[in-house]
Amino acid sequence: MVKVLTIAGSDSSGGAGIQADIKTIFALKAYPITVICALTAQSSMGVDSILEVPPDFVVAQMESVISDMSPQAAKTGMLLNAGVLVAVATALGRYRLPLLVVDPVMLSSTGRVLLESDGIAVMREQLLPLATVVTPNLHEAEVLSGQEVSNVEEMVAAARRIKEFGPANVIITGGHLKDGCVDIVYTGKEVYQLGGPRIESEHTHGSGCVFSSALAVFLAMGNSVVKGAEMARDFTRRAISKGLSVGKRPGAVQPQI
Ligand code: PXL
Repeated sequence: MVKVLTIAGSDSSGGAGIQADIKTIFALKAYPITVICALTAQSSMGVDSILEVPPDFVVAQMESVISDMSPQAAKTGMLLNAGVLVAVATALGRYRLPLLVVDPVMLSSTGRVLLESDGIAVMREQLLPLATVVTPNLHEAEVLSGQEVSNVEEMVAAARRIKEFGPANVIITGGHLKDGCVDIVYTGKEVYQLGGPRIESEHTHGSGCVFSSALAVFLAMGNSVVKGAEMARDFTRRAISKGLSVGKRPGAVQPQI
């Protein structure tokens, strides 16, 4: 069975973070392994508070599972700050898993900071060089590239800039574009555009987490980055179309086949 490690934060509301990753990996018939880097106390109303897991204990979790279980792929999500990020990047550099998807989570859907500003440079310099794929959304692509990213042309330019930090591939997800929703896949040689009509739903909490963990599964199952991106995109679109309200404010995507 394909085993996929998620290194991310817990979302107590169950819609994003580690919980979204577990549901996605399980729905795709792979085995989820989890390393928790931070806890959030949150609901559909927003993030109330955040607790850091001490970096040494993040590494302890990684050491426990990686050498014993040998996951074929890993993904990273919410890493909170430079201390956790350095610890995760150093351990990943030591273990060198075959496939690594970096979802450079920076903000919650309600705008709460999930990666403190001291983490951005470490993300660029220590984690991106290890990535098979990095999957920023428009805002994360702006922060990583230092350029404005609000249309497809600017997405392509930002993908080329982000590639210079060392990831093998860059996928910029365009769910927040004003017209349509185009994802850009840049392999270092070719640029692919995956387009399609927007799915009208307000229940989109967790969509980035679902996309990056589905991509990790599809890569671990032997698909190319472009094919894996298409499959993860289809899976995420289905999860958005099945999204539902689970609290007082807009709800979460439902990862399922
Ligand atoms: O969707 C990004 C995200 C990732 N990880 C955790 C989150 C969120 C958004 O709220 O809470 C733990």
